[in-house]
Amino acid sequence: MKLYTFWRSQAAFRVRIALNLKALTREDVFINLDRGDQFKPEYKARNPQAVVPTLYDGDAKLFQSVAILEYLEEKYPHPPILPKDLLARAWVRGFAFINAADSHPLIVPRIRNYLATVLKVDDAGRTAWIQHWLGSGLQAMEELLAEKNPAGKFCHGDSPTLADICLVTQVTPAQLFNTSLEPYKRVMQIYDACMAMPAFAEAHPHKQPDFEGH
Ligand SMILES: N[C@@H](CCC(=O)N[C@@H](CS)C(=O)NCC(=O)O)C(=O)O
Repeated sequence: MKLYTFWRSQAAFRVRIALNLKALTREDVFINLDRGDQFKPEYKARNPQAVVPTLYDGDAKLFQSVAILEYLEEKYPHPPILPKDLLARAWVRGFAFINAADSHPLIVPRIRNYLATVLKVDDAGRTAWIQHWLGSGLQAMEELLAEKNPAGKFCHGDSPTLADICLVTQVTPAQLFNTSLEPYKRVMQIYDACMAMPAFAEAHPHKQPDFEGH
């Protein structure tokens, strides 16, 4: 497989974790979002949205991280990242979308750039925006875990699912943008359990060959 990726991308991080969990090997192609590689014609021809990740499984092109994870789950079902039980599957997907569909889309570079260049929001305003949306997603995750699973190792069951993958990609941008994680004790317990697993740890942004510091 070939993954078009960037070290800091939370969406690419989700895909790296899932590939690692399923022991699928990949070749990385680095698209530097800070230098605008996503807008180069050769990449836009692959991904008209000009975003990472894009994954190739042989000649088949896949895009949108959650769609990629669902594809991997269907094609490579072991180990599973979705529960068997119908209601549990809906809960796991709902939990994951707090990150992938609600918080994360509000803080991606093109939104931050629009805030800065079109709406003229200054650095402090942009940081407040990011911290607000990450914090409200973390708060919802914390409350859902308190209600459904106050003590388990992972969000659901004994092994990581899509929910844990998206919990992790809610926490890492919060760390990057200095959002306090103190109020989210249950979220952080699960984050630490995930990060103790090589599949998560090796996928972390700081472990990527294109990591440049921040
Ligand atoms: N919903 C998409 C989001 C993809 C996305 O926005 N990726 C970001 C990095 S995490 C990106 O490439 N942004 C480029 C930009 O905003 O210019 C997914 O989950 O794959």
